[in-house]
Formats: sequence, C-alpha cells, structure tokens
Amino acid sequence: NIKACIFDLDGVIVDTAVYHYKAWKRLANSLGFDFTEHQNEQLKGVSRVRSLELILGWGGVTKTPAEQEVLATQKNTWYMEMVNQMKPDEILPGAKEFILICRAAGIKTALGSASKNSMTILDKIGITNLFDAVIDGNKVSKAKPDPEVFLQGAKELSVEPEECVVFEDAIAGVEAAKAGHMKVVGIGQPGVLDADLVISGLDKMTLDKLFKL
Ligand code: B16
Ligand code: MG
Repeated sequence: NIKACIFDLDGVIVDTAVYHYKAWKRLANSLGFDFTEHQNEQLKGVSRVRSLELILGWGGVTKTPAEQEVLATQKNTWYMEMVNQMKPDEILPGAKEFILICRAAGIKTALGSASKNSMTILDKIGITNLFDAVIDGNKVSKAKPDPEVFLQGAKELSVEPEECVVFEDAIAGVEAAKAGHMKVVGIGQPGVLDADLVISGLDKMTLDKLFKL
C-alpha cells in the first residue's frame, strides 16, 4: 500500500549534474589535471566531501583536511554561480507533472537528496511548495548508500518505509532505498540500475505503474 513518493533531486528532477561536472572540472584543472565524463558518473549521488576525495585521488593529489575544505568551498562557489541562474524551465520533463499527480491522488511527496543546496535549487525552479518534507545533505550525517536520508523522509511524512517509493538515478541511491526496505524506481538506462522498475524519466511514470510496484 503506497502512501508516499520520495524523489532524489539531481538526475531525477533537474540535471544539475552538468553544473557539478563543470565546477569540479574547473577545480581539477586549477590543480593541473583533468578527469573524464565517464569518471564523473561516479560522483552522482555522492556527497561533496567524498566527491573531492575521489577527484583528488584521480589526479594523484594529496591535500590536508584544511586545504580540502577550501577546495570544496571554491567548487561550491562556482557551482552556485550556475545554480543561481537556474529557471523553472530546467525541471526535467514530466517531473513536476508526476509530483502533482501524486499529490492529487493523496500520496505524500518528499525530497531525498545528498545536496546541501537543495532548497536553493527548489526555489530557483519554483517547486518548493510541492513537497511535504525536504531531507537533504544538511539534515543527514550518513551519505547514500546509507538509507538515512530516505528513512528520515518516511519518518517526517509519518509513513512506514515499506509504504514508500523512491525515485533515484544513482547506483548509491538505489542501494540506499533498498537498504531502507523501500520500493525503488530507477531513472536512467535499463541494465545499469538494479531497481524494481527502470524508466528513462518521470515523463514515463504513471500512477498505474506506481501501484503495480
Ligand atoms: P552539494 P542528489 C547529489 O545530489 C549529486 O548527485 C552529487 O553529485 C553531489 O555531489 C551531491 O548532491 C552533493 O551536492 O555539493 O550541492 O551539497 O542526486 O542526491 O540530489
Ligand atoms: Mg541523483
């Protein structure tokens, strides 16, 4: 009996991954190395701190925790310059529509994101008021694939984990949902995500598919 849908942000509602990639690439270049779009895939759904660790590893660069803090802040400044330009037309096809369909059907909606910038992004694209709860990188201590972010979502919505469906584009996010005993719809290519259902985008989602999970 499904009572709530929990949506990841980056890759599900908006494609901020391209902005993350540009900002991280700029940071790597400033340190004298580069990384590929393929490597960038590994950063999806991963926290800011962990992303930086991975990137420094690729470049064979060692930095102290204090230096890492400075670098992460620099990347975030560049990232936010792009986020601040975001407009409502950047919402991915069908995302807003499906969230509205859920709400009209009495299904609760929450955001479950690793990002510490989720409130700014939701505000820029104008959908802050479409969520009964927003759980993001500011509220949780354990990153996906730990289920904390989604379990916290269920708690704030006052529903059981088994009554939730998570929508995720990242492998770590799909794992997190499963670890939290939730159903999960993967957004992406079939074969990559080990989800209960995989669709190319929320424009392909319906209540019928939701209730058949
Ligand atoms: P921030 P999601 C994640 O968002 C991104 O996929 C990931 O690439 C990023 O590092 C992470 O948020 C943290 O973002 O630096 O803004 O706190 O997919 O969980 O919505
Ligand atoms: Mg994501």
